[in-house]
Amino acid sequence: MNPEKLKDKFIGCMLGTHVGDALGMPVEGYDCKTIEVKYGELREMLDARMGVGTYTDDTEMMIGIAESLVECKGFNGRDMADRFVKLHDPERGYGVGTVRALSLIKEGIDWNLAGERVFGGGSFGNGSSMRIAPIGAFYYDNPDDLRKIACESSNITHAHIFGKEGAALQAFAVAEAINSDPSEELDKQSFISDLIKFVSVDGKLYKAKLKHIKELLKCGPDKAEVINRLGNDSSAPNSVLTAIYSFISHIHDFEDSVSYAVSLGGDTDTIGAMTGAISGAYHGKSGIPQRWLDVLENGERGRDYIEMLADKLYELKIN
Ligand code: R7I
Ligand code: MG
Ligand code: MG
Repeated sequence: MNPEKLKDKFIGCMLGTHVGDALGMPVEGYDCKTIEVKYGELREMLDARMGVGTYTDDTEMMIGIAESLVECKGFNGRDMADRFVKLHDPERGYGVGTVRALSLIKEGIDWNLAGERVFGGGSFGNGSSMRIAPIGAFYYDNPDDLRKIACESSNITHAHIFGKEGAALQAFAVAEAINSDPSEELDKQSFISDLIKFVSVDGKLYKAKLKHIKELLKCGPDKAEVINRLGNDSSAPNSVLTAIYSFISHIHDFEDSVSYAVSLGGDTDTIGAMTGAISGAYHGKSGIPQRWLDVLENGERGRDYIEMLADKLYELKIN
């Protein structure tokens, strides 16, 4: 692939996470109908919580992953866990299971044992999937390493098999989007078939829902049916597939895919962030609307910092 294109895709999946997170944040927890009645199609960033264009835990943890990969020149669980703890800003709105895992790590529990103590055997929340874009990018050309590292990174906070499988699948969707050329017509059915093949034997639920996506793509369903079949809550099995569907059903336009993801309601910042990661990996930064990029928070660890991290990750990858 053309190096400039590949770099644009690395940046796109990480800024795409920030954009989807920031667009969905103000309506997190609203249902689909309420969003439609209040805002129609949500295509502009609203002011809420920490301000217009600000990110939540989804992007903050993604930054932790990217920093760690860059600094350690690859995966280092101890370092990644410590960065999650250091970056954790409670105002960004973390899930209860993740807060618990991070406090155990802070107390000195080994980084790869804390996750199992959450919810008695590990969380299957979407917290380890929402942050995974840098791993999808860094291992975009090696599915075996991608699976292994996605699962190990998940284990820090989400040790449940569904948590790990969701993170691996989301990372693989990012990787496959990087590997696809947006100037050519994508075969949607075979894109989903490749994801089905990637899912492990433990991920039957994911395989079944990917098959639902294949059916949904044929019939162009209404939003209620998509929510009913794929879910829109903060568990990984009820949100990762929803993001994959939002991307693939609106493949031609980054804005349409992310706006659609958020319009489904429920865990909007996270489904928006995961859709933004895949769609950004496909179209690159150049496919993200400038007016959205312009309003992203840009302080110490904001938009420019995220782009710089993506750039460093790309340089590490190609050198
Ligand atoms: O996964 P996690 O970090 O949450 C991420 C969500 C995103 O929407 C963010 O934007 C932020 O708002 O939080 O946090 P967890 O608490 O580990 O998982 C999320 C939710 O999944 C939990 O609150 C539970 O409702 C559910 N869940 C479980 N419920 C029962 N038993 C996850 N694992 C379990 C479980 O084992
Ligand atoms: Mg969030
Ligand atoms: Mg969320």
